[in-house]
Amino acid sequence: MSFNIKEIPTNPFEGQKPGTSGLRKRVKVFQQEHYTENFIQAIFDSIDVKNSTLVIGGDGRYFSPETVQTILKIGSANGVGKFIVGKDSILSTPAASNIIRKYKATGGILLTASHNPGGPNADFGIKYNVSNGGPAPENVTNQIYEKTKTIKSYKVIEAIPVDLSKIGEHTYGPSKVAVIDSVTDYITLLESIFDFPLIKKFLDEHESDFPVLFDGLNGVTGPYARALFVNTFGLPESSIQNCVPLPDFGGFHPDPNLTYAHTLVDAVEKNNIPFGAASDGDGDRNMIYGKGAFVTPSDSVAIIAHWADAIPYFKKGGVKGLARSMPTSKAIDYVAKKKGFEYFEVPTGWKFFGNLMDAGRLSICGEESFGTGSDHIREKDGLWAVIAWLNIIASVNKDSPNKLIGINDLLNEFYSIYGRSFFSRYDYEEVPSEGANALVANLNEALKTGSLDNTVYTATSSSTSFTVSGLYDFEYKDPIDHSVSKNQGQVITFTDGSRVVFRLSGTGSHGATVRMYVERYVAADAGVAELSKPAAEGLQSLIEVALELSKLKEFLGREKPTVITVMNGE
Ligand code: VG1
Ligand code: CO
Repeated sequence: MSFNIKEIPTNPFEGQKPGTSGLRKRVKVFQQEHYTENFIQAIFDSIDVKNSTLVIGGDGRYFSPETVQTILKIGSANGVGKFIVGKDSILSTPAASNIIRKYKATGGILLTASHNPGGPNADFGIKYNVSNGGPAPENVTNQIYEKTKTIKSYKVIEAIPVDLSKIGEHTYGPSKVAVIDSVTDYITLLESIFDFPLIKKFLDEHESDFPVLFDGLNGVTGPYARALFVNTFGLPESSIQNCVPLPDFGGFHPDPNLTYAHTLVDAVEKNNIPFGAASDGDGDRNMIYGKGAFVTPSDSVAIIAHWADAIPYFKKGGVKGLARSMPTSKAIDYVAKKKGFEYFEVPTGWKFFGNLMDAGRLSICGEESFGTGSDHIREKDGLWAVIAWLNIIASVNKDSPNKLIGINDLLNEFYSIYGRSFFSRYDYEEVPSEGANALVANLNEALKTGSLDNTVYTATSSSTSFTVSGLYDFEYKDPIDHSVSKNQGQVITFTDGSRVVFRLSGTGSHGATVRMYVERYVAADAGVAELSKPAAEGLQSLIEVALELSKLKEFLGREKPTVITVMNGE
């Protein structure tokens, strides 16, 4: 059979450079004639596409169905042998990572801008994942970017669009398209990792004193959460909310933090729910939040690592190593040191964990940005983290028949063993690029001249002083492939072990976003009163000092951050 392949002339677009996690722009930008096509052709120009198997998934946001058809047309014309597509173009990011690995695909294209809002006036995104199921490493994304700069044409096949609502195998020009159920394989995966019967038994027995609430924020996790909480664990409908994926997320900003996940926070507070959780648009982030109990992501991954033995996957396979992204608090480092695990500090972005996992040196890792996961796949995994917490709580309570142990009990016990890393992040979104660059340049100057070294800063509100012990620009050499990633954030350390980090975001769809991360460690012997302070109190002085020494307000012309992660409501 012959198929009609057309070559369409085009011109390069500027700025098709994948960021921390794929190319993210306004929908309107992707809708320009040839824009999406160019980027997709550039992906196929950068991989070995002949007879490949390609997974297509995403969070179902606005412009996804059209883009799946575009990928099919261009992919088939470029020689893709088989496409595996989630029904209705839906596969959460962790589910897609699993599908790539399970069906030994060449790679996958994920249509998502993650936690960024969706809809005709909001964001869209395209991300390429490689055969290990993880985001493409920098050498691949750089190559894709280079191709976008010189592209002259793209190829399409003329074929009838595939009905993505019908599960089954379709013939599509010279290729095959398998439309698969989006949920089943993922639930099977989690079932092989966790002790489902134990969790179910615990939730059954504590129906009245340990109700659970999961909020999908109208993102992609809805159907997965329903399959788990309602169908598997037998919880009532009221245990899930906002669990139907909507193309515009119902107008929500699908980011699970205390500011944006207010539907969860409100319901937890109002109904005294001891265990609540939420996920982001594409299902890879998570927030654990119960009545009067908030777990920072940095603590969350450390606590999961501490309790790893309660999870069958780690009990059987062991813990090979731990890791965190650089700005994430050092809580997990203390667990690694105590338990004798190898541990790593990598740049921001999940792609940096993949090589360590593939080499068998990393089992559990996380980022302060509500990302937690393990080597069961190569993406962070929102529901995995939520079920990990439930598994741990169920297991701990098995040995405590008379007192229900909840989130705060686990936090306090953890602090009493390892000490506590007070942590917060301030985001200054959509600031002028000149101001953001000037802030960075000023710190670089201080780095060169040593002008900040040993300087003492005193917070006006408390008279607490901090002495600068060092300033460096974080650079990472991958221990496996030895590739070097430079300029990954500026770190200022203080003599008491506190730390402030400045970084420019790589996921915004336009303008610059500056992130300021602050961390202050209080040792375990400081006593309960000190360790259980609200984070806002524990960090107040350091934040004042960080703003002063960076001259942030001057450079950015902003009095207040757009989002304070962690501290609101605490
Ligand atoms: C942010 C987070 C980072 C995370 C990335 C992708 O990146 O800080 O930790 O890996 O988003 O997460 P940046 O460059 O804006 O700081 V997701 O859920 O948007 O895929
Ligand atoms: Co995400």
